[in-house]
Amino acid sequence: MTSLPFPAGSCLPEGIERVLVTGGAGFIGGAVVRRLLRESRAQVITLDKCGYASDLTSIEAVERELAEAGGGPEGNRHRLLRVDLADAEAVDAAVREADPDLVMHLAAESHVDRSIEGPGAFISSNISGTFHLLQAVRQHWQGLSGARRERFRMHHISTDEVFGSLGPEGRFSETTPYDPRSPYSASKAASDHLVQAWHHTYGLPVVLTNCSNNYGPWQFPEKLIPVVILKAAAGEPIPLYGDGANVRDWLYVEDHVDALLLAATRGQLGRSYCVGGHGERTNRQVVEAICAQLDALRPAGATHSRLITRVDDRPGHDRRYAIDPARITSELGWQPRHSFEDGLAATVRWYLDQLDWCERVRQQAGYSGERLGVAG
Ligand code: NAD
Ligand code: TDX
Repeated sequence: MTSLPFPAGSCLPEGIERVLVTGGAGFIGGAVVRRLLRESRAQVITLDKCGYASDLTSIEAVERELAEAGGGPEGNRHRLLRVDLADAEAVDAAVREADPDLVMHLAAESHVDRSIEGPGAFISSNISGTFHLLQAVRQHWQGLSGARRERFRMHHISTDEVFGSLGPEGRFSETTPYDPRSPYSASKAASDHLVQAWHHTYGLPVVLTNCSNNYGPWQFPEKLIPVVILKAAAGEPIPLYGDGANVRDWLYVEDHVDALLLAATRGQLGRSYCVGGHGERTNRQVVEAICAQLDALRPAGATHSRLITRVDDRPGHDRRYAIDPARITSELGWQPRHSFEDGLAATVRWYLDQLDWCERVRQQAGYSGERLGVAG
């Protein structure tokens, strides 16, 4: 696929006409689907169980935008297959129906705090689900012939959390040994190993990426950045776990999508790529930056940082994540386009404009912003 030409303005090379995106109703998968609809001519098929963190508002808006621009409703290139990866038969049928040239596998239970409260869903979706998908995709790939078989590939999207926790120095790279420490990261590590095993054993053409913390519009409001924006905007206590000195390496979601499309279409088979934004910040720095934004956008008489409240630490809380993205930069030419300051400012403005959406998705999910992940 690396040598296939890219038509002008397209994020996909020639011949990639059908893309199956698992987890396309989620935060990062939704950004991938929107990009594929806007910047390619491919049919895009989302496979998603449509769980608590799913929402199709952003994709439907792009569908309308494209229809108004001349495609018409019949020109809609997006389809949703509502399927749970835990159901092997349904997954097999969905992959046959999608008949993909490229699979981008993002579906997963993704919130560390929920994995502490209920690890079973993480084993089922992230480990068994990936196994079911690999089996179905292998069968599909083996049934292809000629150029379609040559260019087919599956891209597995994973996390830097599989590498464990760093001390004050050093960064994760593709050669860092796996050392997952939460039920979430352990389930993602297992899925990475399964994907590599299907490559080495069956020759399945795969590429993997391991990315750091994403933030941006349309993220379900249970993760740090949207939680803090919503709590601060509502004048409620902002929960900071432990001493607030844990470090994460933040990446704007659209920069992650750039990296994913490069890796999916030009990455070397069997290879993994670490993706990170040179955006290391302590949690306290992130929370204070959000409070400063709110002070400017919604002055409340007193600084929003007065709301910051230390709460019990997350059990097994990883201290520091940081990524060395040298491989994806040198091999594929990837660079983040957004600084943390610019990405965060855009994200804060977006959430303040979308308080109704936040309220709706939280209600649908039966979640009202309460603390998650305190082990019983
Ligand atoms: P998300 O929780 O917003 O979305 C995940 C989507 O997967 C949801 O729509 C959910 O319904 C779907 N899903 C979960 N289990 C499923 C199942 N059994 N069958 C079908 N669909 C299922 O997550 P996200 O933040 O968009 O993360 C997407 C992927 O990227 C995940 O694999 C995650 O591990 C990885 N990742 C996330 C981050 C981050 O900071 N958010 C960073 C690195 C990697
Ligand atoms: O209310 C909070 N207060 C707080 O201090 C929340 C929700 C989090 N935190 C801390 C915990 C972490 O140190 O902030 C940091 C970030 O927490 P999350 O947003 O839950 O992200 P994290 O646990 O780092 O995992 C994220 O990045 C890697 C994603 O959820 C994963 O899907 C991804 O793989």
